[in-house]
Amino acid sequence: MLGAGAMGCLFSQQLISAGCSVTLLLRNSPDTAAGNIRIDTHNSSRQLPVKLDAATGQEPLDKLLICTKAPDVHSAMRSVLHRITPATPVVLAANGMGFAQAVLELLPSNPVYCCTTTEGAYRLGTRHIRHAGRGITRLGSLRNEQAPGWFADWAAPPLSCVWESDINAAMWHKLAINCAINPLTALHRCHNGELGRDPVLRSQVNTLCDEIAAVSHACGYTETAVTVHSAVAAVIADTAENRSSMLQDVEAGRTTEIDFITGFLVREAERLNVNTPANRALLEEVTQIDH
Ligand code: KPL
Repeated sequence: MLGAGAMGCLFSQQLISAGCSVTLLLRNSPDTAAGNIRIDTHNSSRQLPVKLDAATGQEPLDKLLICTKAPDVHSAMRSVLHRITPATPVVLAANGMGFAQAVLELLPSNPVYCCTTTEGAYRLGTRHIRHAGRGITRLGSLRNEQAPGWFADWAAPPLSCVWESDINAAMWHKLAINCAINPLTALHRCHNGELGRDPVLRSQVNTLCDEIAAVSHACGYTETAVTVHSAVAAVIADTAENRSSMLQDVEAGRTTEIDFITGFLVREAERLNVNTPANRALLEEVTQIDH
């Protein structure tokens, strides 16, 4: 597992609880071979031991799960390239779209998968996270393969992951929701719920959704085109107290995922001659405050 952020720690804990052997690969050499992952929920706190190894280590990897931010996927992949064979399965679990192509080119014959999740988790410290809300994780092949044998570990509790035959459509649906919520919350430094309460922001969300629906339709993602307005309203209501991942990145001075969220949507729109002025304006504004 590469990436010990909120999702990396959550997936590690869930896989370990399902009986899998997990090693966290650290890009700064670890000084010990083991550590703990601490997971807090609203009423509990749990520590689980986890194996640690330097990404630069030599032992071949059985499988690789990359849970970094989208801008870091490519460099993360390159950092462990020497440890994988042409048959090693690789799972990419970043937000947004547009990061997988470079990995597919680097690994022309490996089984490569993407996963998208609505689990809510945020980082409290080094390998210490808060699991704020249960969600659904969907996993599917980028090379049109069937579910592999090891997927049984992912489908079992506590992960309860669902196999997705069209993972691009599932990722696009999540991207559509992120396009409508994340940039506005990052710019206005507000909780997700504010987008439903403030009339000006609510109308901006509606305009963004109109454009997202048009691009979804042009891309052939008809279900997202039809449901994006109601899906976004439901996520805003369900996650009203959340600070979006993009707002957290801005506040922490990290590079945001804007280029892999709104940037990807706007590039698809350009390719298909769909106008997206509201999304384009947000892309420019967030890019200006990005690090
Ligand atoms: O995925 C999210 C994010 O913050 O990245 C949402 C769904 C907007 C929840 O905060």
